[in-house]
Amino acid sequence: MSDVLHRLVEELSAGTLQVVDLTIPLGPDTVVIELPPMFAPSNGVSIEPISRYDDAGPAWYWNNLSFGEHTGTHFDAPIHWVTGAKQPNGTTDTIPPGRFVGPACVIDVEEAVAADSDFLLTPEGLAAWEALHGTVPRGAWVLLRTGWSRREGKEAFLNVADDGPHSPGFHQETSRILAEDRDVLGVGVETVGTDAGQAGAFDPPFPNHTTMHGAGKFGLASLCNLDQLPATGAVVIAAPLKIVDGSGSPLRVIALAPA
Ligand code: 23J
Ligand code: MN
Repeated sequence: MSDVLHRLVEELSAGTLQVVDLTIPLGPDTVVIELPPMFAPSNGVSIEPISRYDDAGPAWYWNNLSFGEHTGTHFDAPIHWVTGAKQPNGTTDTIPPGRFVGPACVIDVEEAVAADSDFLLTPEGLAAWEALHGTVPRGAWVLLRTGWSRREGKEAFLNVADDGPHSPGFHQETSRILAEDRDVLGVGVETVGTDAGQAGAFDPPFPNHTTMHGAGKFGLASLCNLDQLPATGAVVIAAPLKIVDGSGSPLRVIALAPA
């Protein structure tokens, strides 16, 4: 057995490493993104019992599920965005599985977001993090810790005003640096999508989706428990369902982290 896997098993068993669940529950109450009414909406979650130890199946319980690909804690594949439509291996069933695992860089902007729901991580903000924690390595998952997952209920989570939703995200140049210069796997956020709430009105619209997926990178949305991770030193595993030609999928995102 490889020494590193041997130690991984030992440290998980000893409790010096822990598995942190970065996933919110997937059920009828899961909050789904709401787009302007001219665009088609994504369905919420429905869970229909097939049988539950009853006449329909006396010894077994199981459900039929229905939901959009971009529901709850979910993965954005490159093909999700028009800029990524021609990326090789850009669908959930063709991404090489080695690209689901990477070191986590957790950027804590909770204080700034508490003061400004429209906070965007700028290149200067990224540089300040890198001055403290080192350059974001190639193949990293960059996770934006905003505290947003502590908002309970649809109203607080989507935070919609007369001029649309207000939630934090990335400045387009920050997305470009991460995708092109740092060559990350992708970014992860606590909000309903990887773009800021107001990003539909940015130029270009939804610049993080545009930039990340155009470069073949991924997104993770509706993460939680990022406050249980160190700034560096955790490993994130985010493997979407192998949906044929899929643009994304709900998934269980876990991190291996020092306890
Ligand atoms: C479709 C259109 C705009 C956005 C999104 C989906 C998402 O956030 C998503 O789940 O990928 S912003
Ligand atoms: Mn998505």
